[in-house]
Amino acid sequence: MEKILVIGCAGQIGSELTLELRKLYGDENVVATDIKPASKEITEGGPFEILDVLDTHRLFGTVSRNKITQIYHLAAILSGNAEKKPLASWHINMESLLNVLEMARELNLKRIFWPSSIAVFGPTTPRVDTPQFTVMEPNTVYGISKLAGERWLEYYYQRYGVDSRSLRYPGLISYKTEAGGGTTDYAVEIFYEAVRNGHYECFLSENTHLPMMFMDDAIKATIDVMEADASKISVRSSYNVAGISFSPKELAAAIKKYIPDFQITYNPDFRQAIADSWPKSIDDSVAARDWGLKNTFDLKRMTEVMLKGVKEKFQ
Ligand code: NAD
Ligand code: AKB
Repeated sequence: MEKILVIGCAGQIGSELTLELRKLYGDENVVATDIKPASKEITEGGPFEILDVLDTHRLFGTVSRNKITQIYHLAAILSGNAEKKPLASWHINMESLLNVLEMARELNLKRIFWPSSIAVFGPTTPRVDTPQFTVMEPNTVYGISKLAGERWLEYYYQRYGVDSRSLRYPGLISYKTEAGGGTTDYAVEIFYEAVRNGHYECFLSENTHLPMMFMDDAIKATIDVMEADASKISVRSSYNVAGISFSPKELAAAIKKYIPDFQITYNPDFRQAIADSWPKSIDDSVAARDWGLKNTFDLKRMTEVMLKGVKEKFQ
């Protein structure tokens, strides 16, 4: 019987992944935690605790009291917010991962999931169809913390046998919970503003292509990599996952097909430099070969589902 701990359950990914894990493993077997309150669906649908992942003592207590076998560690400070507080963000992103890895080693946990990001790549990385193994010289504090995190995952696997699984998520698109302070957030905000105001001022320039993925595909990939037989996992740092690549201009054109009066203007801010240092598209053939990664949402389908979901929220 698996007992799962989700850290960061109130965030963009956690708010959906927790519910999916509860469907799979049973409500009582998925303990949801965050430093802040979560949605009613999560707090009333199964066990929920307020937990600061940096509090090693309480984390240890929660893991042992609940006889946890797997951890999904989602707490982090994302790229845009991290640039505002570099040292504090480094501390949260790194200490939290080391706490979880130590817990997994000491308590002999079966498996942990920790997401990396396309932010591990930098301006010297080939930007089109970025390969799984390539130059990695990130120049954001978030990217540096994700690259260091990947190295720690591999180290704990090789040195102590800790079985961790990881995906380099691209920008994730969803309507259930707001995005958490990243550079790709424009691709979520644009749908809210299109539905509410018919206008969006984008903080990236019109031709900035970035890799993105719809949340349903990201959650499926997350569960699939966690459930894959260990013999299929050849990458012990983190797997490239691609999704779809588009620019703000292309996304605006896709939205205009459903909201013809929608207008977009551009006012790039500090996040433009971050976006310019990241890949435009990703080669995820290693994940496809190893454990069958598949993307099912294209731009059209994603736009339809996002507009429907956002409209329903405002009804
Ligand atoms: P988010 O900011 O929406 O959620 C993070 C959650 O962690 C929040 O609910 C926050 O309250 C919680 N948290 C922060 N500090 C904490 C602490 N000390 N203790 C406990 N909880 C704490 O982020 P997200 O978009 O859901 O991302 C989750 C993970 O996925 C992060 O590691 C992020 O880097 C990674 N990721 C996300 C994306 C994306 O587009 N959303 C892309 C690549 C990687
Ligand atoms: C961000 O923009 O910071 C995240 C990410 C790609 O890691 N969405």
